[in-house]
Amino acid sequence: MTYATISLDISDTTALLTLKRPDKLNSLNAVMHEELAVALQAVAENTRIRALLLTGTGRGFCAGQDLDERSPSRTPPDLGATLDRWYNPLVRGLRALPIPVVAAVNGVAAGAGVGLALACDVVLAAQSASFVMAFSNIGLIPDTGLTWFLPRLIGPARSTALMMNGGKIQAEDAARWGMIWKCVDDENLRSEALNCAQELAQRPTKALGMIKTALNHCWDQNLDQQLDLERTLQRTAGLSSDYEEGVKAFHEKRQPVFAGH
Ligand code: T3D
Repeated sequence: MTYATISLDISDTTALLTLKRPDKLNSLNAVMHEELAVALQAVAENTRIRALLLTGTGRGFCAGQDLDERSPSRTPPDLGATLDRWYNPLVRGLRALPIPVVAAVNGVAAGAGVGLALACDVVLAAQSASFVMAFSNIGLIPDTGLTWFLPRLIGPARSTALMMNGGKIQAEDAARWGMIWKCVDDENLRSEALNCAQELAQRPTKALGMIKTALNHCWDQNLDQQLDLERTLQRTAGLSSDYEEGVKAFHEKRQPVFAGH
């Protein structure tokens, strides 16, 4: 399939999804939303893909909603409907993908662009990148799961201030605060992120998918419930061929070769 605002390149077991509206800092317009939904579906249905890398072109990662598509004075908008139609399925789709999703934040991420990054499993950012909680600057509240992700990652004090003052945080501080995994030199971002995705693609995919499931639930459950979930998931992991291979490789003192199931 040919896309106008994104590209999806599949190489062996890793897929690279690139946002491609650099003149608008890869802000999300309706076409991009449509195309992202199709691309995520294609990734979900392709069982050969064992890791996904998401990045942007140009000097931005994603500047959130394309404000050229919004003119509230002309047409009173129902932004709840756009969250239902686009943003919420996007976040749910990323969280439900049973493979690791790596974000390479190549430049500024603003508004829903921050949520898009934080909905990924492992986030690397270029040193020059920044995260802008732009919503309140235009009279909105954070969406794309940010009122859920951000306090869990950096705590309520920092989240509240950032959300209310529409503040910007540089990649280095984001890493120091635990908002992202790491900040890397600009020139190394692409190769490091690609290595990261490719390495994850060689790991036991089924187990990685279940780690995601466990972490998706960990904030809402008490310890007893989480122990029960771990038992259920571990039962499944223990029946996987990757577990068999992992233990066999350990005994044979060699590196395991995981098939992903
Ligand atoms: O609406 C709904 O459906 C509800 C859901 C909402 C989700 C949201 O994401 S709401 C938040 C929307 N995003 C923003 O408010 C961010 C707006 N952008 C900015 O604040 C700044 O552009 C940045 C902080 C991201 C970057 O600043 P800077 O100085 O580095 O770049 P710039 O000069 O402002 O932007 C460069 C170009 O990108 C510029 O275009 P031009 O003048 O060169 O033709 C600018 O207009 C364009 N651009 C940046 N962000 C957006 C955008 N165009 C449309 N929509 C954008 N969001």
